[in-house]
Amino acid sequence: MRIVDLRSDTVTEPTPSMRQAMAEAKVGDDVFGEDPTVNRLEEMAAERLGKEAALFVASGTMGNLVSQLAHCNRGDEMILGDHSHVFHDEQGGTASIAGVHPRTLPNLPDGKIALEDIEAAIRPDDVHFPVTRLIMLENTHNHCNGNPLDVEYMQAVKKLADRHEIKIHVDGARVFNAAVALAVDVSELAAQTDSVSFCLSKGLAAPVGSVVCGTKDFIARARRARKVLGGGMRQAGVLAAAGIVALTEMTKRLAQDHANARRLAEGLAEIDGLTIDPNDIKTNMVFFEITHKDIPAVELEKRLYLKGVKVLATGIRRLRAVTHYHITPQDIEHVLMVFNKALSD
Ligand code: TLP
Repeated sequence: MRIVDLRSDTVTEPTPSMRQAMAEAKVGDDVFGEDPTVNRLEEMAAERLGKEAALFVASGTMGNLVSQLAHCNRGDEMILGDHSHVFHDEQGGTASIAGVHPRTLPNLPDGKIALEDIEAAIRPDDVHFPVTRLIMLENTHNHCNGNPLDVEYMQAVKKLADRHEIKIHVDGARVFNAAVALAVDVSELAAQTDSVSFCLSKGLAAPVGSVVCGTKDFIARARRARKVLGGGMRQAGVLAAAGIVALTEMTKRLAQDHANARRLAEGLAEIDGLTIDPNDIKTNMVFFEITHKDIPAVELEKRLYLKGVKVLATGIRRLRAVTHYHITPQDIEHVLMVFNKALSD
């Protein structure tokens, strides 16, 4: 049976050139700072994002957590969206590990947080209150249709944050998708932040890893935090080698994933029993609702699975399909045919 896996771009497997680079990677002990391939990846990432320094970490979750630890003291408050990955999907590490108090504000449908909400949530200097230390944004915003946050919005948040001497971290797991969708250089988005983490192992298809970028001082603190979390890796150059290929070769092809996602959304919009506005789909995430009254999302997920199409039910009526490196335009047409069959069974 033909299998098309649209559950996530995390299912991507390393490309042939990644496997070759991994086999040939020069390595050393990275905890001693002696892995030349890790060092090279970190230099390249910092340069690409326009930051002073960078740190290779095991995952997006670790990247966000070391950033919180490096920016905040215990008991500090962090402002973040109520649909953010950090709040929803990272096991509450903000509270349990970083000791940071999460102040959630409503995410608008496009993944932004209203500027006036941020302004109103910033704590005045009062003995009763925690100190507002950090604003956490997400770009692209996974749960908000994978929407990219534009440079103008980022500039406005930065201005506000600077006025209050608060730092900004961006969970940029898919920040390269954002840059492609907005037709800007990724450094323009990063320029409006104090730190950004991005994932090598999602749309960029590397097997493992994320990179955190920021000032030298911030990265030195993040490096200490990574070590205490058990993330000090040794001959990690075999992994970083794939990351270098991800950064140099794979960012260029993301527009294809976005075009496939758009076509999928347009096709789904024509199917009775499904609701989606294709204009909401700007990157590689396709969220849609099942309105067919007798078929909840988990039932549709199961029916599709039995026909070889994997998607994720993310709510009672909500589902997600994500396009990536292994998905072709022909796969999308096949998937649409399977959806039609699954709904008419
Ligand atoms: N997202 C995964 C799942 O955890 C839901 C996915 O399939 O989308 N930030 C964002 C915006 C993410 O989407 C993810 C992963 C992470 C951080 C965490 O990355 P990892 O899985 O590497 O810890």
